[in-house]
Amino acid sequence: MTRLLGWLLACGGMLAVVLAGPATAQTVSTEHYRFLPKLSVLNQHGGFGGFDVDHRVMGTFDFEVEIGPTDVWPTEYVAKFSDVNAWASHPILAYVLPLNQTLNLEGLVGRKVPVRAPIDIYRFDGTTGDGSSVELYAAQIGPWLHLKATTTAPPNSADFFEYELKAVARRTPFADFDGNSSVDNADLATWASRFGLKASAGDPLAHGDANGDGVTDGADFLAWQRQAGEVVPTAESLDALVTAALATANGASQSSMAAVPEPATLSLLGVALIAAFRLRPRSLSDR
Ligand SMILES: [Ca+2]
Ligand SMILES: [Ca+2]
Repeated sequence: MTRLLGWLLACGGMLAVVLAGPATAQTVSTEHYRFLPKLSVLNQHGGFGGFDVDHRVMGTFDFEVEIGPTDVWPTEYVAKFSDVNAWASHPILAYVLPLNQTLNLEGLVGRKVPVRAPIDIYRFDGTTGDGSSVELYAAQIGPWLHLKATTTAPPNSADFFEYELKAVARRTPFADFDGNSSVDNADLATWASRFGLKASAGDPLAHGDANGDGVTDGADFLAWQRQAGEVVPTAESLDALVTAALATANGASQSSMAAVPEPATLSLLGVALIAAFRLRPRSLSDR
C-alpha cells in the first residue's frame, strides 16, 4: 500500500511538471556593445524621390542570449536586443534616425543559426512600425559584433523608405578613446589627462571613460592595459567570415544575404578564423 501511494505521488509530481509548461528562459549572457561609427552605416533608400543616403551609426545597446524552452532538444538559443540607445546620423543635415525605431531592434527575435564555424550567428526577423519586414544577422566574433540587416517594404508601398544596415560594434569596456581604431599610447594619454574627472557630457570614450560609468578612473586604465595593442578589424574581413560561415548552415537557415562562397574562400575561412582568434588572445577575455 505504501509503495502504491509513493507511485501515485510520483505520478502526480510529474503531471504537475507537465502542466506547469516549459520553464522560463534562462539568460546565458548579456553583453554591452558600442557601435564603431567608422564601420557602421545605415543606408536609407527608396521613396518617390529616389532617396539614397548613408547615415553613420553610433550609440550603445545590450545583446542578450537565452536558452529557449527546456523541453526542446537540441537546446535552442535565442537572442534579443535591449536597452538600445543608438541612432543613425545624416551626413549633412541635422537629423538622426533612432535605430531602435527604424529597425525595431528590441522587437526582433533572434535564433542561433547552426553554422559549422567557431562563431555564433543569430538570425533575427520581425516587422517595423510601418509594416516593413526586417531580416537581421548578428555574429559574435570574439569581442566584435557584426550586424547586417535589410528591411523590405510591404506590397503597394512604393513611397516607403527601405534600409540596409552594415555595422560593427565592440563589446564594452573599450579603450580606443580617440577612435582611430587602435588602442595605444595616445589613448593612455587621453585617460591620464582626464583621470579622476567625471565624464558627464558628450561621448564617454572621448573622456577616457572606457566602461561608460561616468567617471575616468582605475577601471578604465585596466581596460586600456588589457586591450593595449588591439586593432579594430576591417568590416570587409568580418563580413567575409560571416558570409562564409552562413554558407555552411543548413539549407533552411541559408539567407538571401549570404552568397555561396567560392571554394577558395571556404578554405581561407579556417585560416582566417584561426588567425583572428590567435592574434588577440587577450581580447577574448577582456571584459
Ligand atoms: Ca586609439
Ligand atoms: Ca569609467
